[in-house]
Amino acid sequence: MEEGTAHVGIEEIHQTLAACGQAHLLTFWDELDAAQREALLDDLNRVDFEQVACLIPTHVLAVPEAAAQHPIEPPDVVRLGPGSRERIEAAEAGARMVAAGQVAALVVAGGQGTRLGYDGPKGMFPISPVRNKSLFQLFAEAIQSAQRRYGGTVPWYIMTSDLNDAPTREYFAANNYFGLRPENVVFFTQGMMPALGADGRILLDQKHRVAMSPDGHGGTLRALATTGVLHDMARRGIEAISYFQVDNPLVRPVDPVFLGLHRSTGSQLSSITVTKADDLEKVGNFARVGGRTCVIEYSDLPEELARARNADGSRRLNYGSIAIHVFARSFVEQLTENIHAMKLPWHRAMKKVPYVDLESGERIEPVSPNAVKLEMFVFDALPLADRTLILEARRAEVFSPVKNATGVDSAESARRDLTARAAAWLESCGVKVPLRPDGQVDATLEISPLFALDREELAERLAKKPTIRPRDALYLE
Ligand code: UD2
Repeated sequence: MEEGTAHVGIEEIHQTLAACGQAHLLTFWDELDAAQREALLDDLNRVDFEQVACLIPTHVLAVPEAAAQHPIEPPDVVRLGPGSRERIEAAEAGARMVAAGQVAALVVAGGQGTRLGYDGPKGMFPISPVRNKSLFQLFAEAIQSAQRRYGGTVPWYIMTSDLNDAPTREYFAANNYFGLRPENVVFFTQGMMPALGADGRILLDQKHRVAMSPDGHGGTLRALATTGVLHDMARRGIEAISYFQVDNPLVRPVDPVFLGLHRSTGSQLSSITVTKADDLEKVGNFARVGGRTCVIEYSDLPEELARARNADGSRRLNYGSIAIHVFARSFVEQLTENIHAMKLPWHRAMKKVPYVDLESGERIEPVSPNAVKLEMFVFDALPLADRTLILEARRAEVFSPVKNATGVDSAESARRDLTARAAAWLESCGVKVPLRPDGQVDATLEISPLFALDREELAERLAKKPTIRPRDALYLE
């Protein structure tokens, strides 16, 4: 969806820049050709200089103060036992929501994916263990499969950024939207924020380009409103938005239990949690602060709190945020009603950002962090909700992110976890799975989302039990 932006000309921009101490951005104007001037004007038109000016004293020249000092308490978490009446009822309620066309899926895929070192939109990264399907294909198939299983249409909203919008759209078009109807796959682009030097001056990436990066996944909320996606959702009768990140191949994009419980508890913003793998795991921490639910990012949690124990020795803050949420559409509307008054805080990070030296005109590749990047986080909407829900899930069923090239949270660990989950589902159907002496599955297993979305569906569909020999590759579709 496209935003209608009015283009402001050079004279007006010049005045704005001068008024907010950013006139250096036009240092090279006289050297630029027509196309370059156009590109620079385009960049400048995207920057909300008023907002940036407000943030410089608090977030660039200073480090923002920690919020009001309330004690950090463990959150309330709901668990639904396997086969429990509550779980069955929630699943039925969620299935009815999908059948009634009230559910949309939303993936945030605007990030840079620098750690993975993959040159392209992260969603195109090949991940499934046997067929090498991409992250996007796995999500598309899961959505198609949910539509088939529950009835109803689940429109899929894909948030990109200027960094990857065009290749993402081309990829879907070239692959026939992986079987989804093109009108139900809706791309929208998040906002960008300029990078600032430590002195509060916005950096030039080239003489005719401003150094910009996406405004964080918190930008989703703003983009939903400004690009018209929220209207599109309302027009389609969507009530619940199932939100997930592009890097998690185990996610269930349409989870009826989670959706049903969100509905039946009247929650405005619901979250899935898994217990933390270790004290310092790189996930957000669910907590209650001042009577509100919130997520404290791992990098913001003091180490002594991350390591704190209860009297029985268990971890005090044990609930990790894996970035799976359901938003009530009405809540997003409420948050974004007055977009300038939206209360999500900005987070600052020092990063290495290449820039053009204003004296010499040379482009410098810094060796150490030289710039402040500002981002919003979507989970900061939690304390703004009056009614929240945190539902516990089993890590092995729902979470194995692809963040790094190797090691922890890598493609290798995600493929291993996809195989392990398939093995657990097959074993629950009475299939014998070969194991290595260290307990790892000694085969490569892939269950297409088009074949089964969970172990119950697998049990229904598996007419004949497959025989799996050591080191076999098995694909079920
Ligand atoms: C995120 C969460 C962390 C935990 C973890 C689970 C934050 C700050 N931390 O860590 O608490 O839940 O994920 O895997 O979110 N994205 C955009 N636009 C942006 C920035 C990011 O779409 O401007 C998307 C990105 O494409 C990806 C997701 O957000 O799908 C996560 O971004 P990340 O890799 O920066 O987050 P990470 O790994 O620090």
